[in-house]
Amino acid sequence: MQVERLWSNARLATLRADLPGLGTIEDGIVACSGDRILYAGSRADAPAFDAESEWDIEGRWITPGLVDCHTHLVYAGNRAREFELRLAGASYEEIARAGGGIVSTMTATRAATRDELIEAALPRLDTMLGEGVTTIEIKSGYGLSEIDEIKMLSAARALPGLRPVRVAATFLGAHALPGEFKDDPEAYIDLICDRMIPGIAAEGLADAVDAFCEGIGFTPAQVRRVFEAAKTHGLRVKLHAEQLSNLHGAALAAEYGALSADHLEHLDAAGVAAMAASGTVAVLLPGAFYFTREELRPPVALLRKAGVPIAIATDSNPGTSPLTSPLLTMNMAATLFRLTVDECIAGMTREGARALGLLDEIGTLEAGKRCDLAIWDVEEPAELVYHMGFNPLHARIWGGQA
Ligand code: DI6
Ligand code: FE
Repeated sequence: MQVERLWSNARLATLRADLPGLGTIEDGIVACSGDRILYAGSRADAPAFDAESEWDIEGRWITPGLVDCHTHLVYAGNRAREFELRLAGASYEEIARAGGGIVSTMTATRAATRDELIEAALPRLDTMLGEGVTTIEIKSGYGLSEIDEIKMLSAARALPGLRPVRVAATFLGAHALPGEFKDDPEAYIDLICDRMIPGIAAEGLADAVDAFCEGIGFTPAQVRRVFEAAKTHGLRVKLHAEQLSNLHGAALAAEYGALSADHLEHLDAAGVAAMAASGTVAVLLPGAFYFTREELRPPVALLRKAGVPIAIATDSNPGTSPLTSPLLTMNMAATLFRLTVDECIAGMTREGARALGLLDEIGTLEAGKRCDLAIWDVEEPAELVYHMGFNPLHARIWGGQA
């Protein structure tokens, strides 16, 4: 059988759902043509391949390319000064009153051009790619006006033209209430539903719609309006839910068949059951938990028991998770949330793909899927989760290309 490229002498963590654990295959090969996997499995079972190029990878491990399914990677400025103030004892509220918080990132993001946003995002993106990320979700939500939200989304959409990466873009207009609407939040929701979502959907600028359901964000009733508009315009939904309190956002998201509900530290049993019934993925974000020194852990045991799929992601953002390392995120998910090694690796590959509605295309090593691979210089997969600040990536393959 004629193939373009073949990786041999590999150990595969296929993440195939029909195999136990990581779907491990010792003495494996991966064959690809064009950007597709033709075969990923054991050498013994493989057909005879005639490959244009063959790479002996000397017993290294291959996983699917990493999928970071929740980031706010595009923004201007940073909040290091705010971090210092917090270290000195200032509360979020004091910082917000002094012009800090999401509003300070909004001000910087509004002042930046689309090109400046791209330039600011690229070093962060490059760090992620250097750790084997091949698909990343990026949210808007720091523009908070029609023109600035569109500017953020088009910056996110431009990144795959500059780097070998797939970007899933998410419209998060309902992230925070911009000052001009402080006396009339419903008017801001009107703007989101009546102008922003229709325009963004028509231009194909977003793949999904997200919102921040929280006391300092938007109420469930407001989120429902946003979800209705998304549904009308054919966009899938997801939700920042139960991060700081329990407003039953996860159940609301599940009611709308959400791809995911994210954060979930305050999730209760009813929310878990609703997510299980709708197949909504739980996206856990240990970076935000760590950086904000949150104490309540998401109900991992309940999620497991109910069979809710669990993904993990960086939540890379300037305020609560200035984190650009998917590997460290896996370590944090294990140490802080007590996820197993297998759950961490699945959470950053197969389950991340599921949370983006892309599981047919990426997230496992299987014939027919895109050939997005991460090749690791490790003796065993646990090393991907165990190290802190060490990067064992040997090579990253994007659509069959090194
Ligand atoms: N939850 C978060 O942790 C971030 N957004 C959200 O909805 C915070 C974003 C920021 O502080 O800039
Ligand atoms: Fe977030």
